[in-house]
Amino acid sequence: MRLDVVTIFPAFFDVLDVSLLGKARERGLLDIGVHDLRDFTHDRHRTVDDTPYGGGAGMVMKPEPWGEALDGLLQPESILVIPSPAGERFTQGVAREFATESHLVFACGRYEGIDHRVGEHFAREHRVRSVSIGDYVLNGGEVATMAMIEAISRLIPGMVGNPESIVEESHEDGLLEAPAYTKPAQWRGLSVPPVLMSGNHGAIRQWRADQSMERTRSIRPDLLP
Ligand code: 6GU
Repeated sequence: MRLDVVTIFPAFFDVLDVSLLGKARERGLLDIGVHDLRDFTHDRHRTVDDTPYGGGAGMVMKPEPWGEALDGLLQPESILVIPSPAGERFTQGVAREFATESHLVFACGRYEGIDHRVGEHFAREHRVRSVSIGDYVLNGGEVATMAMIEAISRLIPGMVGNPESIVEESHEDGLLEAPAYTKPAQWRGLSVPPVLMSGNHGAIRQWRADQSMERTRSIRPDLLP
């Protein structure tokens, strides 16, 4: 999979070189390009934003640098992903869908947004998705993009050591995961639930399913039908 990111803060993405993502890149499963939006400006001050038509606080990103940057990156098969608090919710389902794609281009704008015509223009010839990672406001799309890249890339076959760890975890089955324990069996007066040390795999499966349901009921009832 190829990922391209356009941003005024390319250094945010230096962390992609470490950890799981760094390994995937080394192994050729993932190819990530990070591009500085200011390289597509032509004025002395490398201006990327301007005051909003109609007035109001904050600045809006000018369309021309985005046009030039995205003209050079988008292919017929690409999806243009525009992180925005006003977008559709990014869920595990969207991550799974994006993980099957060959090319995603992330356009990281500041939170006041990119001139709306940029998305409109590229939607004439490409798939464009405006996506929010949750109901809170970030200063820009960079941190949201990082979260999405991590969620998507770990679903690419060959990325995670044990594929079952993906199937079993929170949200893949729509419920929260059961709590996990490791050795020692006693720690600071707290013990591991005996069923997990019983060797009875049917009972363990049932206990985990019950815990999943109970956790979901108490912490995330909105996830239940
Ligand atoms: Cl994708 N961008 C910004 N700026 N804020 C957000 C967001 C995205 N998702 C949640 N809050």
